[in-house]
Amino acid sequence: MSQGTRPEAHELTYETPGGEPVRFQARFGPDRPLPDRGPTLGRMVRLGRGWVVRQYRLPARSRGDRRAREALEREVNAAVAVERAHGRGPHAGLFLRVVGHDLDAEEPFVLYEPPPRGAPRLTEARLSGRRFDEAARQLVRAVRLWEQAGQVCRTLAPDTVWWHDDGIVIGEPYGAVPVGHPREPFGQAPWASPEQLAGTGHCDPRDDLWSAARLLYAALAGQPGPHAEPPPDLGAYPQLSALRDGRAFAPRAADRRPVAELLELWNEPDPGPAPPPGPARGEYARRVGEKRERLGLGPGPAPRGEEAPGDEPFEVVCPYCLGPVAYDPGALFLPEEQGEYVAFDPASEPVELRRADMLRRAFQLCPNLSGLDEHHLPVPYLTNGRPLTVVTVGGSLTGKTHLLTSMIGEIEENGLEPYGITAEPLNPEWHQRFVRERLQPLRDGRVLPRTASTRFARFADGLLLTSRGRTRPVMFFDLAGEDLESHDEAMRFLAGAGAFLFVVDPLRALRLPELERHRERVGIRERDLGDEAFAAVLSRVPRTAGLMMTPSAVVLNKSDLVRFEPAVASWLMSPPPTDRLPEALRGESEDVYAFLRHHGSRAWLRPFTDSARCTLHFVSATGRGERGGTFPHGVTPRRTLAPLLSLLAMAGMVEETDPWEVGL
Ligand SMILES: Nc1nc2c(ncn2[C@@H]2O[C@H](COP(=O)(O)OP(=O)(O)OP(=O)(O)O)[C@@H](O)[C@H]2O)c(=O)[nH]1
Ligand SMILES: [Mg+2]
Repeated sequence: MSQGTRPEAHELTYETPGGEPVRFQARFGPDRPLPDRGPTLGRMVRLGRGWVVRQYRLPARSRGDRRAREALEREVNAAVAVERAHGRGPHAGLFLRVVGHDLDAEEPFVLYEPPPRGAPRLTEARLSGRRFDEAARQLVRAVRLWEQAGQVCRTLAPDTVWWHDDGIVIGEPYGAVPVGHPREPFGQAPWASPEQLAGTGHCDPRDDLWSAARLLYAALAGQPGPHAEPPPDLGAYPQLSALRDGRAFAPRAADRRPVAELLELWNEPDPGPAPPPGPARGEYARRVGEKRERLGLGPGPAPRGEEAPGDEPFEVVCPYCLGPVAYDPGALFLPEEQGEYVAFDPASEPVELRRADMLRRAFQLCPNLSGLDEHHLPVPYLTNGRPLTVVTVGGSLTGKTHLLTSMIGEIEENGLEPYGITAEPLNPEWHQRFVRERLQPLRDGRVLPRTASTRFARFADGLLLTSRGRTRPVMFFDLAGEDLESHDEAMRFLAGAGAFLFVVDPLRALRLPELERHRERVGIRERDLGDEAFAAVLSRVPRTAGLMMTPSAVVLNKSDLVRFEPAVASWLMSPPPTDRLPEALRGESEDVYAFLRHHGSRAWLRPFTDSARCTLHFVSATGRGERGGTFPHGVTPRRTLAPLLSLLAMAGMVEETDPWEVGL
């Protein structure tokens, strides 16, 4: 662009931090690369008649860069969470204001107000005693506010903190991650803590405390000090005594005192809003306590059963008609191209390798004593360990099909391997069809069609999962919401299901006003009465001591629609737990329970209240909403494996995890 020409105006639409869609005429300045921010580009934007903001965007050429995309998503989560909590009120000036964002645009972006014009960096502002004290308190307060939003900022450094109008201003949180996220090497010494630089352990709010302390030291000493130890001349700066007493300069986060305690040392009131709904938190623990009592379990770890579930002797039942069925080499068939079955006698194939392959593809006719339509079962279902059938439950359009597809997609990418579980298809042709008809289209960014109503419920896909040296067939059923709600004979198989995944749709379950415009778009209404499919399924399953014994998980799907709620953001953007599974699942269950209780009616929690063992999860099958029948940037599923992992753990299939301790 030559000097003096006015850039052309384009239309720019984005969402405000409050969730309002807005549209502006926008004129863009030239792109500026940002050395610390990977492929992200920055530029000035003039909105409407002259509101100048800064835009940070991912250019189209880095569309496939998943890390950059996640970083931008985390940044928007953090900036919006803080803006929502503190955009007004006593802490309003502390953070650079986020103006809006569009993560689904061709080139996803976030907009901020520019940093205050002419404001010096904090490290160069040469503040007097009183002003320095105020700056120090504000910086630590900011760290505490991040912590309360469930975030670690990670980027407090000389060029991200300014002094302006008697206060500090902190720049955009482009490195923010949820508290507890595994650390990755990030930032520069001495501003980033030694653990953050090395990428060891888990992100801690005290990582920011180190950065704040080092910035304040540099502001006084006029030089950055040593990289990884406390500066030797701290004693010369009485202004830093509270930070020193709070051990903010300690190289390890665990040795620094918690941020709240440091504020206390300073006689500073804790700045944040009240923590999220307390009573609902206690309520989760009370409910679990009641269940344990009804089941005759003590408050401590439950007494182990004689054997892990799945190890005890069992009789295979047909997942369709629930009648007993045993492997019978005299009743086998091979499927033909046209879907017909031709009789197959394994003895007729002399080559062993070929025979094994044919048996993998073969089916057995079910003796079918109850007069259901004739049906066949894959031979591997009958020749491996105890089968487990998993059924997704929920009304129409809750996202069951997308969820199941994303889940199997994660397994395809070896997502279960960290838990000692390997997977192969139960029936190669079925699995191929599932990949071709569901997984690949979803990967390509297409919205999957609604599930057709059926007279006979069939598996969507099946896997052979091997863990602890044992292989078990796991089958997934995916039915149309309307079928699940019916009391038809075809749904009889539900009584024999091995595990349920109850899918809650925020559009129906949550009262949050920010969901209104999505509800209008999709034509879904909020419901206080819970899900009819939940009720129908719960009424079919046998109970013990009034509780349904089938392992179950409740997922709040489409959590991307509520991702700016702090409780949701911190879970959704974290990888699934890899160690101490029961504790991690309990922590998340407690948060989801509190969230659903606070924003929805009790009816949505019925699967939890009615089942003996049940965990709760925030998930997003697609990571974002569709636009006109497609996902323009593909999908980024979030935490879809966690609920499955919980169900597998309850079924005794996760190493080093006591199945009796999951979900209770
Ligand atoms: N924002 C968002 N939308 C989702 C998500 N998962 C599914 N959807 C949308 O929800 C709609 C319904 O998804 P499906 O998976 O077909 O729902 P279903 O529960 O299988 O519906 P039936 O087959 O009719 O019972 C689709 O338009 C998806 O785009 C998600 O995680 N986030
Ligand atoms: Mg479906």
